[in-house]
Amino acid sequence: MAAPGENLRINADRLWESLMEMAKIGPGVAGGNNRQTLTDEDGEGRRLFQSWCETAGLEMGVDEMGTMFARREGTDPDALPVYVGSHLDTQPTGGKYDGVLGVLGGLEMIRTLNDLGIKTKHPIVVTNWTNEEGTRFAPAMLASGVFAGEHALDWAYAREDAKGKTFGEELERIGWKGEEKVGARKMHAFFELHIEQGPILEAEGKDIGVVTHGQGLWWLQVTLTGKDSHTGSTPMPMRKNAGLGMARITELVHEIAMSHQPAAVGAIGHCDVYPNSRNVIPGKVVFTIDFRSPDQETLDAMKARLEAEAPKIAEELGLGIEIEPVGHFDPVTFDEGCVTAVREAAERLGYSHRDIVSGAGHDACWVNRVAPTAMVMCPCVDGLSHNEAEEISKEWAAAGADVLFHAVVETAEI
Ligand code: HGY
Ligand code: MN
Ligand code: MN
Ligand code: MN
Repeated sequence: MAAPGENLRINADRLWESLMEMAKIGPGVAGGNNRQTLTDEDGEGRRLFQSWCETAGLEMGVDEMGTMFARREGTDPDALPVYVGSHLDTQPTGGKYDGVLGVLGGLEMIRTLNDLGIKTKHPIVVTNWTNEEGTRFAPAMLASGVFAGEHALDWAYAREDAKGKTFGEELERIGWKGEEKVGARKMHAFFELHIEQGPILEAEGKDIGVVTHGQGLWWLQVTLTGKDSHTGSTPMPMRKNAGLGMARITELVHEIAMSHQPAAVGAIGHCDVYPNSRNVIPGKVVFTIDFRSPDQETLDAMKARLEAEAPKIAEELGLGIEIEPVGHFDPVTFDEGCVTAVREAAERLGYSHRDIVSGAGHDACWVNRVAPTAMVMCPCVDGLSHNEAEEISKEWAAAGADVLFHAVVETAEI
């Protein structure tokens, strides 16, 4: 099958306009987005995406997790479709491109195929995975995890947010609980375009990241229980200060990650302090540890050391401790054939590129378990993401979408 001509390019202006249009939905307070999963803003973003898909002549399917699948027919309707996509949900202080570029880059590819009247052999499906971020309902990549058979549907439906609302209730409330059985769809391949969310591509002046691997992840939720009491009148030796326990475990998390450099990271991004009053010693804290590494042994060793040493800290301080894994996936090696399609597309289009390991988790990390999968990355300014100041250039967006386009069209066969 002839590779698509190197002058086959997407419409960069139209892609940029769509990104800016979507960014108006669920605006943040500092120029980014707060379009958290299953909120009204998420529902509005879904409806906008749905209307664009209808205009592009795509047939929309929605599964039991609310994941959206917009299908463009191929010349061989029996051929397994090639899927592209990412996520439209954002962090509470998210950027305009994390996830969104992958969904709208896929849609832009369809629009360009329509403009050129090109029909591929395999159908193509553009996907919006529900709850990739895992910020409102842990864990991250929840819908793609159910799709890949990692989580049961009922377990996913029972996940609760900070206000005690369940995933299932909220999915129902915004009207996006589909009929389709999760995981019933079979894929010829899956490609995800995503911003790097790290500094390497920009620092090296590269247009494209050819993603060969993804880091593995452990999210461990720790609950420390002490005794809330008066910060003024309780003598120091009598205190059971859960806040102090969290501080020492925060230091331990950092030290564990630093002992496995360069291929390990660790931090605590979420914590709830009870009763969270200025003059009460915290009687209880709940926080989540995020450990990651591209190396399986390192990842598991970090978790094991935390589980061994954190209870000793709790004991010294007279605290109760509970450590509960709330998110996990092993390091990922993407499909050789799909990765090569991405690399050759970048080559053919004359974009500078380098192989790269994804530091962030993505839906592709789960889909890789059930279909040949690869990712395309473009740079982002200062490598900043999960921050409202996240920024990319129109050129970077277009380069990423061009490479996605070529890799997909080659795999879907003209
Ligand atoms: O946590 C992650 O890596 C992804 O951005 N949700
Ligand atoms: Mn993302
Ligand atoms: Mn993200
Ligand atoms: Mn494992």
